[in-house]
Parts: sequence; C-alpha cells; structure tokens
Amino acid sequence: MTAQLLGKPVRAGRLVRRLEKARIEADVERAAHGYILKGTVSGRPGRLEIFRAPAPPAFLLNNWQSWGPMERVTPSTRFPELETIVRDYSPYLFSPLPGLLLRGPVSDYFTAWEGTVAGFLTSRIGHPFFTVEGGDLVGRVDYFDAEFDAPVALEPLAVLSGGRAERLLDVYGALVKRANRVRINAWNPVGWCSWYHYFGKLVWDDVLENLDIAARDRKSFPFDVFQVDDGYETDIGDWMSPKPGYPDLPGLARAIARKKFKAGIWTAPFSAAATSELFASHPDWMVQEDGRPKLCYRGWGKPIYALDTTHPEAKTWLHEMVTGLRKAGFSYLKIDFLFAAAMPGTRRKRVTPIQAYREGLGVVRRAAGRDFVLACGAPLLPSAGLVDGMRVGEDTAPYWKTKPSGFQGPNAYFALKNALLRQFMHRTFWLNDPDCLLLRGRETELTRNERELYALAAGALDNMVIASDKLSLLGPEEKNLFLRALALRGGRSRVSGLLGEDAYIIHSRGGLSGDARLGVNLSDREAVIGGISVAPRSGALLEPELGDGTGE
Ligand code: 9PG
Repeated sequence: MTAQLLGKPVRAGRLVRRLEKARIEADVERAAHGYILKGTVSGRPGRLEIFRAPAPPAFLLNNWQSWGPMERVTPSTRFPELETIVRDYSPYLFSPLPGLLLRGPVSDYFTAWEGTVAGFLTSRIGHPFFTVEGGDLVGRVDYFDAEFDAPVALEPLAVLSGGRAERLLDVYGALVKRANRVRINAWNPVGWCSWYHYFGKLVWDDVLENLDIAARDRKSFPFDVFQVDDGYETDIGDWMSPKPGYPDLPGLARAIARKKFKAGIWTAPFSAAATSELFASHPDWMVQEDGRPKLCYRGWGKPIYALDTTHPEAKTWLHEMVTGLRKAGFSYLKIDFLFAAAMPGTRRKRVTPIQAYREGLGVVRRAAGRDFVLACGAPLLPSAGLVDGMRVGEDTAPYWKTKPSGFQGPNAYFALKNALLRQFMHRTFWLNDPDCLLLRGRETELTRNERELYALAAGALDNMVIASDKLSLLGPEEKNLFLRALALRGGRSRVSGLLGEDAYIIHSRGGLSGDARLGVNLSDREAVIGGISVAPRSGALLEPELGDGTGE
C-alpha cells in the first residue's frame, strides 16, 4: 500500500465520502512537491481519518504545544513518564485528547520521514494529528463532539515527497504561512527576562538592580526589551495587582521605560488559581464540567482552572486586562499556559476547544494591537497568524540533561534540541523563541561549551535572544558571548540533520557577520560534522559554504 487520502491512493481529483454520521467533500490538487487536500465536512465527524501510509521505521514526532518535544521516534516508542504527568499535573498538558499519547507515539499537526512530509495547514476547528495504528501511520482530525449542520472547512492537508525532509518541512512551513495569513513582526526581540535566575522569588529590588546594570552597560547589554516574568502578581488570574513590595503596574512599566527599554510582562491570561480573586468572583467564567468549574492543571501548588474564552463577560475581562497592561505601559506581552483555553469541557458557546482557544487568542491579539505577543505553553498550529513570537520548546535550565524525553522540563538539552528541530517554523509560523540564554559561568552546572553552544545556536538560528541572568554575575567573557550570539543573527537560517544522530548543521545566509555554518553536537559522543570533529555537547563554526544551505 502506498499513501492514501480518504482511503484512495494519493492523486489529483474529487473525493466524496458519506460516513455514518458525516459527509466529506474534498478536492486533491497538485502542488509544488506534492498534493494538497482541501474540502468541507458536515454532520458529526468525530475523529476523521484523512491520511494513511505504511508506518516508516522512524519518523519525526511533534507535540501540539510549545513545551512538548519534537524528536525522531519509531512506531514502538512509548513515553511512560507521561503517566505521572497526566496524574499529578494535567491530562491536557501534552494533548487535548487525553489518553491517546499514553498508547503510542502521536505527532500533532505534521510528521516527516526521509523523503516525505505530511502536514495539516491549519487547526481552526479540529485537532489534527498522526498516530500509529497497526502497521500504519494514520493522519486524523478530531472534531471532539461537534456537530455541523452546514459544511465547515476541513483542515487542509499537504502530502509532500521527493527530496530531504528538511527541505520538505520548509515547503510545508511556507504553506502554513500562507494558509494562516501569517505576518512576521519586523522586530526580532533582544532582551532580558527575570525567570531563569530569580524564578517566583523575584522582588522589586532585583528588577531595579538589573535595570540599573543594563542601563549603565548598554554596549554589553543591547536589550530592546526588559521583561518581568512570573513572581510580581498576587495570584494566577489577578494580573493587575502586583504583590506587596512592588509598585503598581504603571510604576513598574515606568521604571523600565525610564531606562529606555520596552517594558515586558508575563501573564497566564487563560488561567485562574482556585485562590484567585478572579476565580472567587466569577466561577461561571471558567470551563465547566457537570455544572462546576473543571480542573485544568495543578501549578504553583494550587488547582488551576481555565477561562471560558467564549463567555461574553470573560472575553470583555480579557480584552480589558490586555488593554490595561498596555495602558500601564507594557508593549511586550509574554502570555503563558495558553493550552488551558483549549481544554475540552463545557463552554458558553457550543464550539470545539480549538475554536474556543482561537476565540480567546483573537481577543488578546486584537487588544494587543501591534504590540509584541510572545506565546508560551501554547497549542502551535492554532496560534499561527495570531502571535508574534512562540516558545518552541520546554523550559531551559542551568543544567544540561536530566531525563529521558522532552516531556516536561526544565532542561537545557531538550530546550535547544526543539529550537533546532522546529527551526522551519521560524519566520513562517512566527518568530521562534528558543528560550532564554543562561550566560553565567557561576551558579550553574552548564559547562562553558554548553553555554556557548546554546547562545551561538540561538544566534545562528536568527531566533529571539533573551538573556535571563542576574547581570552582576556576568564577566567580560560572558558579555562577549552574548554579543557574539547577536552578531550571528539576521540571516536566513536552516538546520540539517533532523533525522540523524543528534548532530546538526545550522546554515545561515546573509546574517550580520556574513554567511556562517555552525556545527552543533548535542550528543554525548564526539561527532564528525561537515568534515570536522566536534566534541560532545559543543559547537564549532565551520567554513562558510556556497548554496542555499539545503544541500540541493
Ligand atoms: C513561569 C514560567 C516561565 C517559563 C514558562 C513557564 O509543565 N509545567 O509544570 C511547567 C511549569 C512552568 C513552566 C513550564 C512548564 O514554565 O515556560 O518561561 O515563564 O512558566 O511560571
């Protein structure tokens, strides 16, 4: 059997399917490098099969949200560590379809193997994914319990083949860009974030101390944005009232603006802690189950509920919260734990969880105007076209590798690995945030090679570059590393080696310091990359090369 679309070998033509409860009308069209299926569905589609092919011996798995992994797996790969995450944290963290991922590998939105990419172009209504069923790799769109009286658009699917997976992922990225009318923000941020040194213990004096150092040494710290992360707020949901010891929000933003940085702030706009003022006053604004707010996840030692982003009053609150942050002076909004709004449950409107998510994110987007929105903990494909930046991996940490898979951070290795594998999303879906650079040589378990590798890779990838150190810990060498990373940005960057043994080449053309190639060895063995030997967990600048970096 070769690949099939709606049960027929892949070729151009019209396909009509009458299923027990649904009806599909689709057209398969030829496109560059393959075919695109577009169409409509009506009725009660449930979990529709769209694509089927013999399962390849290895393929790339992509998780649906920021923190989940992208990595090479085999049909028999299992992730037993997910069981405790589902039990102790949330069934909805790594899939809107709980349970599915415990049974075998699930690749959300797209998958790739040598010579082939199959990928859905949008996730506006349904949740598209690929999973192993018997000996097949099957692409489905889950429509939850929705019923459509009138036909709605199917999430289009591209099946691309011929050439290397890396090249085909770029083609897929360009199709996603067009299908979601993505506009890439002209500003690719450089900045500072409080999280990865201070975590939730951040106090106002810490902010002032770092602001002061950054402002006095702008050469070393050419930050555009200075972003206060989690720690300032009274509770999850109560964003407009900082903790005792902090100024009010306008005061917070003013202190940053006074030093000539854009003010950035963290929120989790779709989350409300059980203890929050928001939850106490408006339990009916939360996603419900059996007439009560439905638990979404546990965080900060508390039960956390999800905002019903279809509830008119909750939407008004959301809009006012975001415009309130902007009026206070913030123009860079890191919005986190976004997956909450896509949890299945009962909402005011009878829409799918994906539609609800996009309705909520649309409110944030419109309220944010042209200010920078950085999404985090976010369903990836439903966010395309609605955000400026996206965290593309789990949290980084001042240590390298402590666990078997990229499910639930923090961890420098898995954070960087995702940035390499998801590079094709950069400047196609949004600007990639590879998570923060931890430059410090003190108070860290990272070796100098590991710190250099992370920083130079983020730069060579042309990604967002945000430092998250206590700046007084940084000496001349570490400051210099930050500038070296920045000097590598500005080019068109591609990564090869996605299906290999954890050694990659970043090919950057037209960057600030000209064309460059960075060999990246994430493995624990010496690797030969581009003809030269690279030590474990290290990078090496290779000779620039001619060509477009795709090897074709
Ligand atoms: C603030 C942090 C930082 C960080 C975000 C996010 O799965 N988890 O339990 C989990 C908890 C926290 C987390 C990621 C995952 O970190 O990525 O940059 O803003 O929140 O609390």
